[in-house]
Amino acid sequence: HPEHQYLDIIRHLLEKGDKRIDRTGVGTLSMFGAMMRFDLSDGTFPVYSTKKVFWKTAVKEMLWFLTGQTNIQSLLRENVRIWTDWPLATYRKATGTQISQEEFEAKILADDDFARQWGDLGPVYGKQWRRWLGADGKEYDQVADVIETLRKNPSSRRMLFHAWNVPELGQMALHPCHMTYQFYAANLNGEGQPRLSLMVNQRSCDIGLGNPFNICQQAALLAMVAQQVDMVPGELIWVGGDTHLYLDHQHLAETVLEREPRPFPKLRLTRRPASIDDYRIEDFEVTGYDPYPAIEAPVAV
Ligand code: DHF
Ligand code: TMP
Repeated sequence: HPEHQYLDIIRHLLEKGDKRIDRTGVGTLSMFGAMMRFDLSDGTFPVYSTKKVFWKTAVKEMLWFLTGQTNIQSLLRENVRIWTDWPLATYRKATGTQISQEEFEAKILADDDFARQWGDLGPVYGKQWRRWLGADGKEYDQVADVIETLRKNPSSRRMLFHAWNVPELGQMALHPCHMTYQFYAANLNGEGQPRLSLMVNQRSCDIGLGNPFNICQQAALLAMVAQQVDMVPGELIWVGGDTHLYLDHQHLAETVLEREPRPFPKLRLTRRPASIDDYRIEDFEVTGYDPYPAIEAPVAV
């Protein structure tokens, strides 16, 4: 079962991970250089089964990246709360108040001025993907460019988008974790549709919380782009740099290792939206997802 790739990384971290203090102060067991490959050509949707993964939340986060937005207000409108901790920490520090997460989120939703001032994460993924500001003063839509190249010159070796915008790193709430998205089309002259693969390079990976989200949202992106360029999904190849287990996620690690993976679900896009900008969460039909129970774990801020 392909989920063993995930479990093998977790086992390796528990047994051989390098123990260190990290930026958050929580501490991790860490390794450098990890790879997983998922064959998606039969409609497989790689959502791990050994803990319940909230795949709709993960796909909504991907749709939010694609809108080019960087404010948590639009995420909260979709009831996605996974990015609140970072602006909340900034707000608490700046004002010295101990506002609760719920209260802060309610203010972001109700008050546009407050959201503009406190809800923005800076020029993170969406901004860099869709509106990278060049030294020439122009904005570059890297996602649209990749799609255009896939249509016009699919054997190109230059089909990628990147979020590591060096001069803007200092303004981001978090530096990009998943950095490069590179596409590759095969079977261009054969029978049937070309096969589109995606390789993601992630410099830093929280194996307990972030990775399960990242894998399924990247598979969702591949399905969308393939559909837009009349190809079928091939492989998702995920490469991790500093791949780590937070020290307060050991219960998560031990629990998933006790569970025998169940088959991955299937993904079907229920319609063909006019462009990459027109997907909605209702377009994702996932069948056959039968996970073990969710495992709660704190996110290191
Ligand atoms: N920081 C750290 N330390 N790890 C991360 O994975 C991470 N991810 C970020 C931003 N900063 C991060 C954005 N993505 C959760 C999942 C993904 C995510 C942030 C948070 C998370 O807390 N998942 C829980 C709850 C899911 C839910 O409430 O819907 C989970 O159990 O999967
Ligand atoms: P860092 O910037 O110090 O590397 O911290 C970022 C943390 O967030 C690190 O634990 C990796 C994790 N992360 C993911 O694993 N996936 C994600 O999509 C995001 C945004 C963060």
